[in-house]
Amino acid sequence: MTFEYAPAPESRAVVDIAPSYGLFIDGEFADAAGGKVFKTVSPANEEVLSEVAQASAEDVDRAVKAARKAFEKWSALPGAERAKYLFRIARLIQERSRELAVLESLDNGKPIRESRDSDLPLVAAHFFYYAGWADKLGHAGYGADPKPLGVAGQVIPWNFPLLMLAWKIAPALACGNTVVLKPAETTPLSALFFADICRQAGLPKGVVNILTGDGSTGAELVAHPDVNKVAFTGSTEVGKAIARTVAGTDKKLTLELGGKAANIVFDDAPIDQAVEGIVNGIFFNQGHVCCAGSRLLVQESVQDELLEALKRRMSTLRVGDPLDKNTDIGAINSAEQLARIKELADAGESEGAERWAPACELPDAGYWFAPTLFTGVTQAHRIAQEEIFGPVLSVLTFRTPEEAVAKANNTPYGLSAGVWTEKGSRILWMANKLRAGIVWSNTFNKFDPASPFGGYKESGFGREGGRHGLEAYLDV
Ligand code: TAP
Repeated sequence: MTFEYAPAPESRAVVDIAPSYGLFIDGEFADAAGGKVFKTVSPANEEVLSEVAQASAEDVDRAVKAARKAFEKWSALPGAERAKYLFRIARLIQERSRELAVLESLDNGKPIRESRDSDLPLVAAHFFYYAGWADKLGHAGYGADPKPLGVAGQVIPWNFPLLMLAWKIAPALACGNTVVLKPAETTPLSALFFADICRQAGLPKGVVNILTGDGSTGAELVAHPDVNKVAFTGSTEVGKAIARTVAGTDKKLTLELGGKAANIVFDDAPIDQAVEGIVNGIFFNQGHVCCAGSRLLVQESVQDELLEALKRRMSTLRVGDPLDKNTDIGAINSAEQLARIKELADAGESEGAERWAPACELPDAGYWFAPTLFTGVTQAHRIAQEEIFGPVLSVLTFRTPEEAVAKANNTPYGLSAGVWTEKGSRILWMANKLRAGIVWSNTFNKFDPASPFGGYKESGFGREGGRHGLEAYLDV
């Protein structure tokens, strides 16, 4: 099948999707040992995009063995040689980013503007950044000659399929590890495309292995006795199960789990700018973002003004075809995720919060949810405590900075927060008090490969990105 967007000749971008894909083990695509396959669909219209191999325990074992064998030579290469491969991969991602952006939007449902302008540039930037570290590991603060861990088993979610892959694979390879990565069941295609990029870059066989499959494949990978390092991004529930599996072994573990970030707006904040930040914070990527600003904490004195401006802005958001460059909010990634969002939004109503959404027509086929706002939310409501992972914003109010901090910190999570105020001293005071791994001020959802990312409490542990991200893949 060939998919196309922007048919104007000067900006033409197409991607070819094969009718079926195998697992990528030891540099080759191969059928799963049991011959099992599953279908991946476009969440925007429920059409089947391709059929993908479902890795069994035997395949996991084969992939880990290939990674172990490759580790010997890969870890012995001088850092400058490993860097060459990573730079090559980064450049190939840039060259093929239009294809990858279309593929990502098709398989995930995210707007093409986001995959093209946010995801793909960040993916390439991540490989460039860690390529730069590969020959400077002795200067990273982890000793003069830090050693890699061995084989990394990596399990990633569906919200940023390629970006999460980059966050996992780039630092692992830079440090001299080899990897076996399992993408999410609903978004396997960009990882398989990446496998092809590895071949194109001439990456030695077995250094990167991609196993498509479901949660059971992830569980087999995490439990495999010859995996030295486990890196997981996803739900807190699965993260806890993985921590139990790894407990008592010498596997090193990093977990990047859920969030329930507060976007805190003080009465001296520039309201129009804050509204843009709130909209970006919760509606970017349909709210399928672990650091999404899913709780708005607004100072009581500006509540009416802010909510009026916010509703006006929400009324301009366009929900629809992910491949349309004018789309702001694309499709929800799966029927299961849509059901979860609906269930929590219904709970918001039944617990007494007031629901509002702009009038917007949703397509008939596919999985869709209108941008939604809840006011009158109390801290005890489920929509104030649980991660919805969808385009749903819960609004709470506060009077004093102390009250804002107490409410912001009152969830099981601690991944990110946003603070909107003109006072620099207040920003610094809040940043110290908020139990959040990332605090943005007068902006939201800003990412840079040089900045460490990670959480407190049930949002997990370990940092990805920056110099700190190397630590997860070195024997320090
Ligand atoms: P998870 O089940 O946590 O999926 C994340 C990854 O783990 C996927 O690759 C998944 O495979 C795999 N997996 C599932 N069960 C596993 C197991 N027992 N052992 C090892 N790996 C396993 O997330 P989900 O079900 O897609 O989403 C559920 C909720 O999690 C969402 O509503 C959202 O709240 C939250 N979530 C958070 C994040 C982040 S970034 N914080 C990301 C995704 C989801 P399959 O996809 O094939 O099942």
